[in-house]
Amino acid sequence: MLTLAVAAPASAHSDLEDASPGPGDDVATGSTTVHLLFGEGVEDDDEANQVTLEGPDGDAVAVGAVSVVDDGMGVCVATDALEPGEHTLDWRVMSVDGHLVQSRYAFEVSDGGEPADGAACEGADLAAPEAADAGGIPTPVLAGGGAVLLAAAVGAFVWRVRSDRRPGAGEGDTPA
Ligand SMILES: [Cu+2]
Repeated sequence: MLTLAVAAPASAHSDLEDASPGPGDDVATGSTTVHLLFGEGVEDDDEANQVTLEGPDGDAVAVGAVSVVDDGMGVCVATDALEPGEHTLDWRVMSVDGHLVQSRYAFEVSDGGEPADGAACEGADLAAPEAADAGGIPTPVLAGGGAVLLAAAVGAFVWRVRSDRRPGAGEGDTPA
């Protein structure tokens, strides 16, 4: 949950505004695209932008690489034809403000479900679905998160040096 902690301080990054299939939706068996629309722009970052999908048996559903659409406000991925049952979708994108944002949601697939709205993805040249391991998106080891961790480590080091140099600095003087 490190990513969520890093992303939490700012509220302007790319929250999910709309999706198809969206949270709680019931979409038709055989759907093959996922479209996510965000409230802020998304960087075209192949490393950061990831979508994974878990099917009703807990197995990973094959998903293609993420394509940025909607003039940078949305993403599309191609999936294997969806089978009936509960699905869990994990998404992660790099906001234009430099924050990595991620979340997950569930939706249903059934023979009586509504066709997924793939209109926003029709013009996109989507990468073919690739088999993946189940278990969602792993904790990222990315330049952004690494930089934050490095800054924290440097900050702690500088603070320690300063407090060492300060003559007569006692425990009560140190900042919390
Ligand atoms: Cu942000």
